Amino acid sequence: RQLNEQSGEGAEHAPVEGDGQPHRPDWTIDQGWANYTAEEHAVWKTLFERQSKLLPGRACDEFVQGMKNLPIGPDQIPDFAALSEVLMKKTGWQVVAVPGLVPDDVFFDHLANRRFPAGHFIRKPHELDYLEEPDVFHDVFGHVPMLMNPVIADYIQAYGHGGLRAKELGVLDKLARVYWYTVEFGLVRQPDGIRIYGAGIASSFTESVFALDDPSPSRIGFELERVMRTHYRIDDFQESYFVIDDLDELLALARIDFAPVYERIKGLPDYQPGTVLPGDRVLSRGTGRYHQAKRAG
Ligand code: HBI
Ligand code: FE
Repeated sequence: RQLNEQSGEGAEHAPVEGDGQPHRPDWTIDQGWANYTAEEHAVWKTLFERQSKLLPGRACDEFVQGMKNLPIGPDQIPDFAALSEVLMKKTGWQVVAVPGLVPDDVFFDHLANRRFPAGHFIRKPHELDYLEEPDVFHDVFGHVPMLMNPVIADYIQAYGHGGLRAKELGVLDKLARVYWYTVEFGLVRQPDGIRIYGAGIASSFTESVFALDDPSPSRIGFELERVMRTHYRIDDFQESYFVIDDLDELLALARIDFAPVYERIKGLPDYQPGTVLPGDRVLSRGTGRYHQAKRAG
């Protein structure tokens, strides 16, 4: 199955929001920590241990630092209340439990108020490497360490405000691409090389190697309008990763009024995920082999 977000959006196979579970009007639920089974904690442990071995030298320093200062360890699925206590002191964020995907406006409203909605469930042992909905491993292991960083903390809150605004303006697809290529699949330059800060990469065993080491994808300097016009893949590794020079670049991004940018790119064509443009600042040009091989079946 080869999809980009255009064909994926509203597709028949899109996961049902919230899985039909009862929830509060803001879609939150109790985490129900005491209800996790030994098997569920064991899945967490498997994921935690293999990812912890992989990330030193791959995840950016801020990720490693955030992880170190949080009550996140191998032996059990973290307790959101304990995470929130530490986060709240550091950057004013909280982690709230949700049944799964929540509607866009609900998601943005939580972010705008510094509440990070985290899936309370964990993937099954047979889906360690692929699942459609954000579970507790992706949300907590991938996102929460970065929320300990003041720049990311402000940036994600700004995305919540920006999301509500973009929805009104009918340009949510454009903003979602910025989120995708930064918060989820972003890379950052450090003095010792390119590192991961995106949660979708940091929480993925296979993509944390592919994104940095594989010759197939392109790694391109982040440029706002370029990214807004670029489709992304929801069901496979990215064909292009966008690289920021410093996390502070996101701070500037959080302050930009996107409305004039939406105006400038209105009516301009979109780019396919693997396209490299003449104006791109290419850090490494991908061979495209991984996705070519898949397309050839
Ligand atoms: N809900 N729980 C959850 N997590 C997400 O990352 C999420 C969501 N709902 C909507 C959504 N993301 C995206 O479609 C927006 O970022 C555009
Ligand atoms: Fe995510």
